[in-house]
Parts: sequence; structure tokens; C-alpha cells
Amino acid sequence: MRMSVFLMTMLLLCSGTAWGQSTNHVINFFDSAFLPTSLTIEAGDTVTWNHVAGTHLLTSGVPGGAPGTNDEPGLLFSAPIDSQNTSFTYTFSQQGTTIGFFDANNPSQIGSITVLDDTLVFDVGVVDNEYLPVVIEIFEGDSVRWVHEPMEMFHTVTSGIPGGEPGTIYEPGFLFDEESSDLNPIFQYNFDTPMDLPYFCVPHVQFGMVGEVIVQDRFIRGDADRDDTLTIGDAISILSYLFQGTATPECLDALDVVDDGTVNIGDAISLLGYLFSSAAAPVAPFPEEGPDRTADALLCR
Ligand SMILES: [Cu+2]
Repeated sequence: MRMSVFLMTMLLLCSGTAWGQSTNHVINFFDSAFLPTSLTIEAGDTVTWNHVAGTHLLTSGVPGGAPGTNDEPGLLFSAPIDSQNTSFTYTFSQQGTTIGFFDANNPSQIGSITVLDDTLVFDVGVVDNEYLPVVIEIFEGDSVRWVHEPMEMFHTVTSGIPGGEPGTIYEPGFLFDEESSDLNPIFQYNFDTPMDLPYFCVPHVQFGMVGEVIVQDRFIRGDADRDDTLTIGDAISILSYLFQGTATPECLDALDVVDDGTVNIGDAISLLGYLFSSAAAPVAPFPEEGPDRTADALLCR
């Protein structure tokens, strides 16, 4: 019963986030105002400003904003919005920033777009003398929150392994050593570098109370050779892995160009189509590096 409540909570937490799909947001220009004046969006979303009435000059930044920053008027975009030019669309990829905009024909009209970053917080339950799930896969920048269930006995969340080599992440408590109890029911840790981190409960490790956090590397989809650009070399890398028995790449996720959870010849074909015959671009994370939030068995290490 407790287990199913916990799982339902996890599902609810997960379903609150839209993964992978970009959304278009609309702002309407009226005669002397635009609405809404501010939006909070996800990286990769687009915003379209539409003409309803008046003659406007949509300008990024803030009036008198510092040169060389996103506040500089017109640095990111500048577009007339009037009866001839009835809409303008911009894609926001700058994570974790707020970007201003205003009407240069009426500079008291200012607005802003806040772009959320794409890190997430994942829950691990500390329940029935177990960590649940035992293994959790996240991406660098994400956080894990260990949640001690009420009435559960005293545990610890201790990084490393018993007897692990000193000075490494395997040394007990090298990164963290926290109690998980009714007095300290939540412990949260931010993982900012890729690693495979084992952890354990000091009183119960001999009964098998261990867990693992797999912190994956952010990647660009299609960038099979991890040089941060998409070229024919990436398609060759995919084909070499499939047909020539080259070593298994550390970031198989990057080879899964179409994000169907497997690496196959279709990924190479799709990448070649994008590079040479204007076929569709790879799905996110692309063109910026980022996490892959679709559930599949492929990892990026
Ligand atoms: Cu324990």
C-alpha cells in the first residue's frame, strides 16, 4: 500500500513536466499595449508576437540596456509589427535566463520572457529498508531528493562503498553522508558532473541496502563522435559501430538520431538526410546539448 502511494506520487510528479515537445506561445499587440506582458517558457519554445492594432517595433532587450548583453536593444531581435508585418516568431534556447522586450515606438511598453532551465529533481524513496528505485538515471545538473517515509526506521544516505578507495567517489562519505530519519526526512543533492555513484546505508548495508545514481553526460543528438558538430563523420561513426565492430560508444544516446530507443541504420540514414537533403533535424537535445528525457535503455556516459 505504501509502495503504491509512493509510485503514484512519482507518476504525478513526472507527469507535471512536458518533455521533449516545444510549445508556441502567443503575445498580441494591441494599439497601446501587448498582452501578456510576461511569459515563462521552456528552452526550445517559440514565442509569436501578433498584430492586432497599431504600429509597433518589437525590440529585444530593455530601453537603454547594456551593450553586449541580452539587455542591449535589438541584439537578439528587432521586427516591425504592423498591418503589413502581422507576426514575428523567435525561438528561445537560452536556458535559465530572462530576456526583455519592448515596443521601440512606445518604449513604456516593456515585457519579458523567462526561459526555465531544463534540470529536474528526482525522488528516491527511503522505505521498507530499501532505496526506491535502487538505480536512478539522471543527467548532469539534475538533483536527487531522498525522501524518508514516515515511521520508517533510521537510515543513512552515504556516498561510496564500504572500504572504498580513499580520495575517490567510492570512499564512504566522500560526497555526502546524511541521516535519513523522521528528524531529517529529506536530503537533496545536486549532481553537476557525470559519474556512476554507488551509495549505501551504514546500518543496513550488510542487509543489502545499497543504491546507485547514474549521472549521464549532456549530449547533442546525432553527435556520435562527440566533437560538438554534426558532420558526415558522425554518420560514419554510427555505421562503424553497427557494421564494423568498433568499440561500443560511451554515449549511445547520441547515436539514436530518431530517438526510438535503439541504434540502427535508420539513424545513420536520418542523419545523412538532415546533412545533405534537408530532411528533418534530429529531435532534442539539438542543436544545443542537453538531457534526453524520453525513457529508453540508452545511456550517455
Ligand atoms: Cu538503513
